[in-house]
Amino acid sequence: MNKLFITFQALGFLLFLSFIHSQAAELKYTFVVQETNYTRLCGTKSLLTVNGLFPGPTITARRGDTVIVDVINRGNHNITIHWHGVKQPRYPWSDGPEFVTQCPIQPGGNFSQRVLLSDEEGTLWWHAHSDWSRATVYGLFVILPRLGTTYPFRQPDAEVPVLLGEWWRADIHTVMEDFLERGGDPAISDALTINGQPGDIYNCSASETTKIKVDQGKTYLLRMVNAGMNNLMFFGVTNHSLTVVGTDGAYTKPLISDYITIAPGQTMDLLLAANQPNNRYYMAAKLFNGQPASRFHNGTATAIVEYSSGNNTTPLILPSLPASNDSNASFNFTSKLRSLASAEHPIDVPLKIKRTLLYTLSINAIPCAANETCEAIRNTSRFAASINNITFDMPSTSILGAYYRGVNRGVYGDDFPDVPPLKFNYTQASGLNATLRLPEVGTEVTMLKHNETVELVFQGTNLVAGVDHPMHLHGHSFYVVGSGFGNYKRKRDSANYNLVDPPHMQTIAVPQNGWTAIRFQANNPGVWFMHCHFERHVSWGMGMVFIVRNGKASSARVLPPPPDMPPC
Ligand SMILES: *[C@@H]1O[C@H](CO)[C@@H](O)[C@H](O)[C@H]1NC(C)=O
Ligand SMILES: *[C@@H]1O[C@H](CO)[C@@H](O)[C@H](O)[C@H]1NC(C)=O
Ligand SMILES: *[C@@H]1O[C@H](CO)[C@@H](O)[C@H](O)[C@H]1NC(C)=O
Ligand SMILES: *[C@@H]1O[C@H](CO)[C@@H](O)[C@H](O)[C@H]1NC(C)=O
Ligand SMILES: *[C@@H]1O[C@H](CO)[C@@H](O)[C@H](O)[C@H]1NC(C)=O
Ligand SMILES: *[C@@H]1O[C@H](CO)[C@@H](O)[C@H](O)[C@H]1NC(C)=O
Ligand SMILES: *[C@@H]1O[C@H](CO)[C@@H](O)[C@H](O)[C@H]1NC(C)=O
Ligand SMILES: *[C@@H]1O[C@H](CO)[C@@H](O)[C@H](O)[C@H]1NC(C)=O
Ligand SMILES: *[C@@H]1O[C@H](CO)[C@@H](O)[C@H](O)[C@H]1NC(C)=O
Ligand SMILES: *[C@@H]1O[C@H](CO)[C@@H](O)[C@H](O)[C@H]1NC(C)=O
Ligand SMILES: *[C@@H]1O[C@H](CO)[C@@H](O)[C@H](O)[C@H]1NC(C)=O
Ligand SMILES: *[C@@H]1O[C@H](CO)[C@@H](O)[C@H](O)[C@H]1NC(C)=O
Ligand SMILES: [Cu+2]
Repeated sequence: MNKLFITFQALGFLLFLSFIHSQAAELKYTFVVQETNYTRLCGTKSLLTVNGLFPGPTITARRGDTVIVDVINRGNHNITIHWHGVKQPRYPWSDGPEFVTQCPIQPGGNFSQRVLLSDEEGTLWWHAHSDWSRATVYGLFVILPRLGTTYPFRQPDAEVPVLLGEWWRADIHTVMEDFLERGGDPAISDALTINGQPGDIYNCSASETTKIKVDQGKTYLLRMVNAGMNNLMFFGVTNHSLTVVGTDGAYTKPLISDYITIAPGQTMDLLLAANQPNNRYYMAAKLFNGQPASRFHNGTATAIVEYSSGNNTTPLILPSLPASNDSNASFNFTSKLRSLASAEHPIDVPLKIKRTLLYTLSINAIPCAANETCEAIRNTSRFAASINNITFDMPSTSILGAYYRGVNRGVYGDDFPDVPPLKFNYTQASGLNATLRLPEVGTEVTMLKHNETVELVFQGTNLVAGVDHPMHLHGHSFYVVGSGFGNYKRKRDSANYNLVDPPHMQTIAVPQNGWTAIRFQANNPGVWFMHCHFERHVSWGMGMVFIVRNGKASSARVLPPPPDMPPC
């Protein structure tokens, strides 16, 4: 009976696939995760890569395609791969976050992942979603318009990947383990990178600096990702302005700016018009962080835009970017993003909200045991982080697997609170009672009904320290309807929401000591991680899980798992 049922579901799955993909292609990629000899990055000797490439291979598909990626782990670490921004309708099995939707692929193992595209169009990316491996295991995921359709802007003359990253000379697993053991901040990274290279301001890689050749009069589509680990970045090109036309796999109204702010996890489609005198110009990325720059890597990664007939004699000068701690500049840029919201690319902002959530985002401190030494708060504590005062305790088996089999006991609870357990002046500048800093530790999920409309307000707090939090939701895009500094006040702030053309995103930086309101429809049944995209914060526990229940119709239920789910 059970077997028959599964076969029936599998048949449904095949019919479903052939239906939605009658117009679409099925593409195949093989990803071999391996330790690679790599000498092109400041003398680095070994890097964990996919197919020996750094950054990893680009996936190119069209809207609505299915991409099958055979992931083979020939490295020495557990690995999972996440397709960042791909919604995976009804199919969380391939989503990738370790111990949320799968157990990791162990060394020697493999997993064939079905990546189901639906309404995504533009630039996304893929990356490791286990420990800190994503420092080097990441690449671009390009989603072209369907055959017979075009971009909602003039066809660019060429497309250029621009992947921003952050690199440590030491082995990244050692960096992570050392960070977890000390309980303080992670070691400061040694460089920021553009397409895997720090650029010529860092002496060690001057000759490998990324060069981008352009012809005067042409227009280039930069497909940009912030793959950095722990910081937002400012980015610009000397003497050139940039036109934002998309973010997170959705089109935006054209936004012209001299600089952009991009959060880790976020992607951006940018038009660069080569309209300056024939010469060469820096493109540059540096961190944005409202906290003191001495705590983070404060160098500048560069690449060189070279005009084809330039004489290239003039000295390169850096673009003028906002100061590294300029929160207003970051907020100002981000709050100007607008959905395209055209007839061809309509939007669908939930107007009637069924479920209203308020989640605080806090840095916490847990007092040190007598027999350990830890670095946080004058060597008294270990840092932690929480959402609604719960520090996410990663289980040692897949939450999705436990949910699907109906055996959640001992794996997770469903008591994640809809509102903060304690009301206080979240963004008070100083003098917050230190007893508030202690979080609870648990593995709690929020259950959402199928198709429920959700408004979620993220409220940053100033516990321990206020900082931006780039929040990322799996399985859904959301509309960013409002944002501001200070404490959210529903009456005052909901009146100013943009419900007309808010940007459709999957990662949004909640401003330091501020708030961001998002709306989405929980139309994708499954188990979906939501977390801060700073590695140090997610390691400290700034994550939680939404479980979107099945709908009644068979077409509104989670599809069955593939036969090769990695075992625990
Ligand atoms: C890397 O290079 C070293 C020395 O050249 C060699 O011994 C080693 O086998 C190489 N490793 C891989 C994974 O190719
Ligand atoms: C993938 O794993 C299966 C099961 O362990 C094994 O039979 C198969 O040979 C592996 N394939 C590759 C390409 O490593
Ligand atoms: C690069 O080398 C030059 C000359 O050797 C030196 O003056 C400069 O400080 C170095 N820059 C960095 C970032 O190490
Ligand atoms: C930049 O970082 C270096 C090394 O971490 C630090 O010594 C320096 O003070 C920082 N610069 C600023 C402006 O904070
Ligand atoms: C190269 O460019 C510089 C600055 O634009 C200009 O002064 C110089 O004459 C140019 N040289 C040649 C050979 O075109
Ligand atoms: C924000 O942008 C506007 C232009 O759109 C500008 O006039 C204003 O000065 C900017 N504010 C800050 C704080 O950067
Ligand atoms: C500290 O003591 C606790 C028991 O009080 C023990 O479980 C733990 O392993 C000890 N940690 C270290 C680092 O010795
Ligand atoms: C909350 O803290 C902010 C920042 O310190 C302060 O300006 C505000 O007056 C406080 N609000 C209340 C109600 O105490
Ligand atoms: C901090 O909170 C604790 C527990 O609620 C309370 O006992 C203590 O008096 C408070 N301290 C201050 C300075 O308000
Ligand atoms: C979080 O929970 C802990 C343990 O119950 C409590 O001591 C602390 O005050 C709470 N903090 C906040 C901000 O809710
Ligand atoms: C979910 O809502 C959408 C409209 O937002 C509707 O088209 C769809 O039929 C609903 N699905 C179910 C299963 O109710
Ligand atoms: C690797 O994955 C296995 C299976 O889930 C798990 O038991 C093991 O603890 C993991 N190893 C590490 C270092 O996380
Ligand atoms: Cu964070």
